[in-house]
Amino acid sequence: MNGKTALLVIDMQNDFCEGGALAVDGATSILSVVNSLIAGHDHVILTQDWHPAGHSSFASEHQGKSPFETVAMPYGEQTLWPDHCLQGSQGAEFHPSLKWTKAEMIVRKGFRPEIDSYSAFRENDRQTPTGLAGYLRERQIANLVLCGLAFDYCVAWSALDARRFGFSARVVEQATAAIDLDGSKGRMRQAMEEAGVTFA
Ligand code: VGL
Ligand code: ZN
Repeated sequence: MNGKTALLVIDMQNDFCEGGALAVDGATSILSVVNSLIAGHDHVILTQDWHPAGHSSFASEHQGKSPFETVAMPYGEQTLWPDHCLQGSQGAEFHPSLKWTKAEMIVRKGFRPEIDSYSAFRENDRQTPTGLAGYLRERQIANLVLCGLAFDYCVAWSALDARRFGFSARVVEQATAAIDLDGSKGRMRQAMEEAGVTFA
């Protein structure tokens, strides 16, 4: 393979783990395999979901709406979530068992009040870049291995965008856990396969 390889660890934060505001089933149980992946990679990049209070993806901001319902945003349909990963909160911190200290880069996303951001590359309007693509290219990193949370949201959107921006992408499925809303797990797995994402 041409270029270097980096591990992209998506959103291993307290709010997505058991007991958190948007807990994903099985999240805590992937920590040991995520930590092994971190130990085994020369380059590690983390993402951190990082919302201001009153973020537009929070159901609490939309009268009459509950978490996991959808709403029409100017950029398209958006799923609504419980308030989670508030900037500076304990819920937004990396899980205490995550061995994250060797990470070379932390990409924060979801900080614009009016746009949600699942992908590590682009916000949900599919236009606003996070800067990650340029960072990877400048560092001659061409290959990504992905793990973390959630398989069918931030991991999948990041892997799809990785392909779109010309990077190879491999998702280590046993180092992920899914929200699985209305079949999103199967749907996103198929979309990733069709986009040339590989699985291990
Ligand atoms: C995520 C929903 C809302 C994720 C982040 O990390 O998959 N999902 N914010
Ligand atoms: Zn979020």
